[in-house]
Amino acid sequence: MPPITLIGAPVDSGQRRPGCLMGPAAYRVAGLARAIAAEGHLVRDYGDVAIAALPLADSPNPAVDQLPETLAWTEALSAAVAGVLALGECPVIMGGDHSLALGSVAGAARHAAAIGRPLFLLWLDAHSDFHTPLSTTSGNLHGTPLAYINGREGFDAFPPFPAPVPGERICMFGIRSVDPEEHAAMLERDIAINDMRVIDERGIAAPLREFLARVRAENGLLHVSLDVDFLDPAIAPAVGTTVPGGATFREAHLVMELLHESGLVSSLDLVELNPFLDDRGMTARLMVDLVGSLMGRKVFDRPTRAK
Ligand code: 4U7
Ligand code: MN
Ligand code: MN
Ligand code: MN
Repeated sequence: MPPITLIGAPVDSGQRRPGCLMGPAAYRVAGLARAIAAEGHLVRDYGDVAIAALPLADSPNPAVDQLPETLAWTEALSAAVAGVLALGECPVIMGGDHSLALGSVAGAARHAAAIGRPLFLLWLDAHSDFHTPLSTTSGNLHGTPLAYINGREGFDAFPPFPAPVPGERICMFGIRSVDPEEHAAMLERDIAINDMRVIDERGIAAPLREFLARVRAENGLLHVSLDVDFLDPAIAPAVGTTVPGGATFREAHLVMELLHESGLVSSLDLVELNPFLDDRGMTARLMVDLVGSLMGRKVFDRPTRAK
């Protein structure tokens, strides 16, 4: 793997329960850099990205909350992520709520377009995050990044998304909370939707292998966006939007192990950790352990295991 660059993204503007801004600090306390270095990777900490003056912005949907803050984060994170990728490094964005993916994936898409390779997206989440600023009823922009990435209309206040990612290049795992408007829009596209029922029936490895094979066949870059609520709240309580019936400890580790073996991951978001809601750091630690698996840690190494 290339050198790993940790980017702090203390974003809290995508939802209304404060605390995600403490995420980068919690990952540092929980030893994220050490866990990555332990697998033999070069790792550096870029520090936290900051926003300064907020743009003037307004939405036709009065429900939309903290649009200027989210716009500022989108611009700042897009630039930071594209810059790190251009150096040949793998950015790991320590969130911060999921609205940060409006910027992180824009940066990844900008880089992919610059080097002429297709960008694929793996979305590990209880939610589909497929609202637009016009369709959201909660007004929480952390429910919108995938729609922006996919090029849905309704993001007039935002910079146009560089090279939108078509549905065929998006794969979701863990889905178990989808609003009616998102559902209708998702059905119009060819997104691989591995909701919990698919995982229960097929397991998590087979559908993931299918997706990774497509990424490899097209020589794609792969951005992974890991929302804490992908995990079952019993093992990952530090999140504002818990939904029962999430991924287990073993399922989540298996995803990370398969991702490591694929060698395809080019950028990673860690989002929605709210340390204020954690139980003695257990969620932060679990997320760090999962990144350890993604970086190559194995319980038992079988060098010949099929890809
Ligand atoms: B997250 C929701 F209504 N769909 O729009 C909304 F259920 O980044 C939740 O995945 C969004 O945690 C969750 O507010 C966003 C809600
Ligand atoms: Mn999410
Ligand atoms: Mn979610
Ligand atoms: Mn959430």
